[in-house]
Amino acid sequence: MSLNPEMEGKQKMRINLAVAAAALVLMNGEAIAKEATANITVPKMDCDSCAVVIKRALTKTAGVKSTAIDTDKRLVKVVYEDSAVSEAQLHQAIEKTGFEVRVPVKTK
Ligand SMILES: [Cu+2]
Repeated sequence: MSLNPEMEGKQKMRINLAVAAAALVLMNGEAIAKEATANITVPKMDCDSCAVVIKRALTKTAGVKSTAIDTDKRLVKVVYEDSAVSEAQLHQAIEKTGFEVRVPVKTK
């Protein structure tokens, strides 16, 4: 069985188009890398020195863009790159400093 050269050419072109489309999707994914915000409650974070320790740990974590801490509300607000780090990893980074994280119960 021999392939019709014209058919073969068309097939190659179709494959090239598919590759180009896939590359475009990848590039788009890069361009719209999502930024997410996590509001993490740290019940025992009660003063500025606690806040400093936690902020430092988060700042060192890859994918974290910024952190804002409210010690009165025991709340850590983290803006992070969705594709680089997960919220669970942010919790882990905080817990490594010795502070427990209260995971919010998801409500419908
Ligand atoms: Cu403290």
